[in-house]
Amino acid sequence: MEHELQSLEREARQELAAITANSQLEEFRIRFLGRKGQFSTILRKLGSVSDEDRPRLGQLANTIKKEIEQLFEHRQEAIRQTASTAVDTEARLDLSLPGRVAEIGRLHPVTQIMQEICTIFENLGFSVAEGPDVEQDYYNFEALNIPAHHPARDMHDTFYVSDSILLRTHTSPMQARIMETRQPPLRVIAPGKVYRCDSDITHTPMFHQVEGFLVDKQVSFADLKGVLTVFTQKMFERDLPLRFRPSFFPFTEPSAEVDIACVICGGEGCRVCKKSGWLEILGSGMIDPEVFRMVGYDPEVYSGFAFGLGVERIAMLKYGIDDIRLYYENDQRFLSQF
Ligand code: 2U9
Repeated sequence: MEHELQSLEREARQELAAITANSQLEEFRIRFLGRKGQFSTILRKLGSVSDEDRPRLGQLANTIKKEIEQLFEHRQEAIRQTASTAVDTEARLDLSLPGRVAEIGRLHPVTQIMQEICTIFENLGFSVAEGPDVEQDYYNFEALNIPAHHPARDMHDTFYVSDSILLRTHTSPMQARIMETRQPPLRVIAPGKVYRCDSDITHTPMFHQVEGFLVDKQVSFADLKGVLTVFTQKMFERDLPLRFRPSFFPFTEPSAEVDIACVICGGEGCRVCKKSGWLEILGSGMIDPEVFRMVGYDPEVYSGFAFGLGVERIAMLKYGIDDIRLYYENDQRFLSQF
């Protein structure tokens, strides 16, 4: 009888644990705890056991029955609570409310402008080349006519990884790599991330550049002006006057910074153009013969032009943004406008 009681207890516990609905609970109660249930049947058999065993077995049967009754009550309460939560939720659910619209993802404004810039140059016959962000000092500086200790290195605020490895400060190293392995005629742009140890409202330590070059026989400054004029017209969707200001870059000679008439005031003078009427948008020039020598081209045979622009800056001018850091704060209110 002791065995019978123990196996009945095991069975009852297992069944209770699997119960999830009130109907199952009631069925359990009748089958195990009811007047004609299995516990009562066993208790009735107590009359036929020896006087010696009866008190012990009687006590065991009562203890097991109480335990199962308690477990039954707990299960009953748990099922009642689950049901009332479901009813509550149903009562609070207003099916007439408008649904939540899932936000559609979009490209970051800098990526959008980068793609626009690349498309304009691709339509002008340029191909696109991408290279490593972690670069050799040689390609970032030496091959571009910026030897060790050249003062131009100071302007680049370089992040060095080791003496000879750095985070590229411009995308021009890619172009040096291309010139080293391919022969003119060439028309290539290099878009990508660049890194400089600098941070304020117009500088972030990482920003995006597109630099480009064209090399062939008899390329002149007029070709450079033509390509950049088409680029600015397409980029700003109007025929803006351009201004070429003499400048200096170690890799181009002569060099020029290019301004467009202020997109805000049209050249009248305003806060954005600091009353000058002009906005600087890119740097450019004719590739220095020294760069040609470094990559093995004959500067007597080939000439070419190059240019470089900051993508964040172009986007700031196009959209009238005055703080570059907004691009990288991940504020949805800002990003969702583009
Ligand atoms: C090779 C030779 C020459 C790329 C050039 C610039 C002028 C330039 C800056 C503008 C703003 C970068 O984002 S910025 O700081 N760039 O002014 N870049 S010419 O000249 C090259 C490139 C490759 C082989």
